[in-house]
Amino acid sequence: TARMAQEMPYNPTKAKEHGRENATSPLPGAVTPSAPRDALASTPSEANHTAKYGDAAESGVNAAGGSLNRVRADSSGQTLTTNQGVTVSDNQNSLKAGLRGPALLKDFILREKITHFDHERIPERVVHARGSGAHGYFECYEPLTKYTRASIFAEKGKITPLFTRFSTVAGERGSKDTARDVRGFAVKFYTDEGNWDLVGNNMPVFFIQDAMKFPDLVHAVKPEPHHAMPQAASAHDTYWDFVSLMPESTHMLMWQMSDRAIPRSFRMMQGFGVHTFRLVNEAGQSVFVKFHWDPKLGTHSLVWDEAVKIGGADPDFNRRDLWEAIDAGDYPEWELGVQIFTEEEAEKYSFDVLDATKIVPEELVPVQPVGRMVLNRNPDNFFAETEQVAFCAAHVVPGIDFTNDPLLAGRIHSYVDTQISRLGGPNFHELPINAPLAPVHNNQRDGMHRQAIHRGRASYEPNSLGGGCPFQAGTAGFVSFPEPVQQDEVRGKPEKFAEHYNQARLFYESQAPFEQQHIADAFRFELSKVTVAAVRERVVSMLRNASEDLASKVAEGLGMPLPEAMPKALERSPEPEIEQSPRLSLTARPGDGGIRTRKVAIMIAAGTDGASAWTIANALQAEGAVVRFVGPRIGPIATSDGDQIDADASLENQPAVLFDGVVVPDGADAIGILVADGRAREFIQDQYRHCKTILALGNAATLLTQSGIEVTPNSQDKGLLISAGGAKEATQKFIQALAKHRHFERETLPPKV
Ligand code: HDD
Repeated sequence: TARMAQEMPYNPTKAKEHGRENATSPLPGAVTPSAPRDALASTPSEANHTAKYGDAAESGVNAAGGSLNRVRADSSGQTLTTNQGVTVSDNQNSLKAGLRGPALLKDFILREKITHFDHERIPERVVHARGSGAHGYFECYEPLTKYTRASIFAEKGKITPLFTRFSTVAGERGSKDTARDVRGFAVKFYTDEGNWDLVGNNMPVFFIQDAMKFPDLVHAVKPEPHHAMPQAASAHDTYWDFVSLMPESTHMLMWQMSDRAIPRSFRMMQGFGVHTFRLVNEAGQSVFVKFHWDPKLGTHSLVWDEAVKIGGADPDFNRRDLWEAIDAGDYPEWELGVQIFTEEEAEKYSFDVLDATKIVPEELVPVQPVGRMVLNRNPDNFFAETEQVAFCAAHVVPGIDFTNDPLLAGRIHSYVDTQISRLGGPNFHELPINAPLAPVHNNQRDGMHRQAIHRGRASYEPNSLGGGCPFQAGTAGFVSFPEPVQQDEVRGKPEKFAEHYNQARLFYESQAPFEQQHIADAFRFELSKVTVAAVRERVVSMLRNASEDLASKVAEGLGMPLPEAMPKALERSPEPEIEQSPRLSLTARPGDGGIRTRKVAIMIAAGTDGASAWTIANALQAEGAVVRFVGPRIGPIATSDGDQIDADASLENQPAVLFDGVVVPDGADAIGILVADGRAREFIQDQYRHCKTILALGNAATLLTQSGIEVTPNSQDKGLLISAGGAKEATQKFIQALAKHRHFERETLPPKV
């Protein structure tokens, strides 16, 4: 009988995470006619423990707390009903006068069904519309009480539940995952002192310095308003027009044109809080802080040609990757690091720490790890959780505070404001995914979609009729850091904000040669899509201020002469502290050296040597890789030893770009079939071109040569493995090479195959 490679490690603790380890359907507390009435009595966020009013509501009924059962609905074994709980006898036919007669207006069942459907969509996020989320937890390594009173950092081993959403920025909700774009990295910590949202990106700087420019930036990058093109792409005129007139964007453009804009996986990218924030301790003392997320799997990216092809082959590429890894129990993990520095230290830097287009290089202030985030549960329902989650840069907790970064100031306003229209009113904080674990008590009342049923007469303060409750917490509550301010009201910028190129240069100079090449290639690609020559010129003239090398590569790639450098705002730039920061290269974080969750294709056809195919498949799966047998079609494929292998993917439905590596086992007949199949050759060519690990056993070397790949015995290419010998020894080499992710030493411009 055919065997399948699909024995993916199933997450054994999954049922427990869903509170279902001993469950008989339906879930306890499910909103069904059989659910006990008191399971419905609590409210999502509000608690009222006063003896006066009795035990009305349980506090902290929240996604993260594991007590979502109140709102979880499970229809297994249940009868179909209307929204009013009336059972429905026929869900196929509308009510008509006679079998061929007109439909009747009184068919409330049809009308309710259609009306609800008509309103199923809500507005998408104005930016970051496309995203994917997961639940998890944060674990504190050591108390950080010296610097902050934030309870999340109070004790070693303290666990705080959280929900994280990753996103692209420019594309619409249904756009592809692999656009060249910044990735959002937003974390909602349900701390015991209220929600803290760290709403960051996978790049530590931003395009603009002042929130005043945010709508302009977004209008420029979104599809052009007259014809609504291009979707999820910055490679068009309005974007480059805008950024080339905003030289402060130069540093961010380096990051955006780097491979960081096309991550291999959300699990393999860093995250950053971007702004300088404040930590405040119990004594009210404050330090500045920058937040960093470092992925355990290291930082790895796609290559552009691959990203473009994945856009067609699997637009959900990053979403699927995150979902499958968590589903399989391979929980992604990041370390949270902080850069802590004082206001006095910051004064001395050549850049302003309130300027979001600047980093604080790790050479100046090292990143200290303070805890880790583990994402260990996929949402039950994409809409209820990932779509309705509402992050907000203004959500801080005691011990964490803002600085005067003018970009942050605009964000403190923007998020709640946008969510009022996106989520239909001011009560979205009561949605289960948004509700804090900490109890909520205040005098806010009413509004669209109110969930809480407030008891009592007093909804004002001061009051005596409600016993003065809820009362102020005093210094135990959130106290804003009392930063002294005495200034004139002005519209303007401090002097250091006018220096735009030092850190752009630092970033470029800190990249590995292949990364520098990719940056030049990305600028070339994007600008080649710009139709107005003056815009292309202005970008290159701006780049000259950051790197002559880069500017000339881009100019050459566009077939244009090198323009004059753009005039600088500052005659004399402040001297940068450093010229190189190796930590800025993706190569600085290779990961754990393993191959867990990496996808490998074993290419088979009728006559494949089944024994070596299985030897390799088993060895790879033992190391945690995800193996697929890819054949000319899916279904059973006869092997040379008279057995069968069930191909679970085909050259058509899972092309090369969806795999991190490929193995072609021996088998004369099979290789003959594959050589004659253009899709097999294209598969091998793409794997080669995208610098992935390729193993050819025995005869399979012919498939490589027939695909135009030179197979030289003593090649420097560590990712091109040709083996005449047994599968066993070759597999070990393959695993080592696969762990390196890519073999950029192979890369040429233009590509050889
Ligand atoms: Fe923003 C969404 C990150 C600047 C206004 N932003 C949004 C999301 C992320 C970021 C990750 C998606 C959250 C989610 O998954 O739901 N934004 C950033 C970062 C910025 C930044 C790291 C710069 C440091 N943003 C920024 C500015 C403004 C906004 C300057 C406005 C003045 N951002 C928004 C928004 C969004 C948003 C319009 C759209 C949907 C939403 O908030 O919920 O309010």
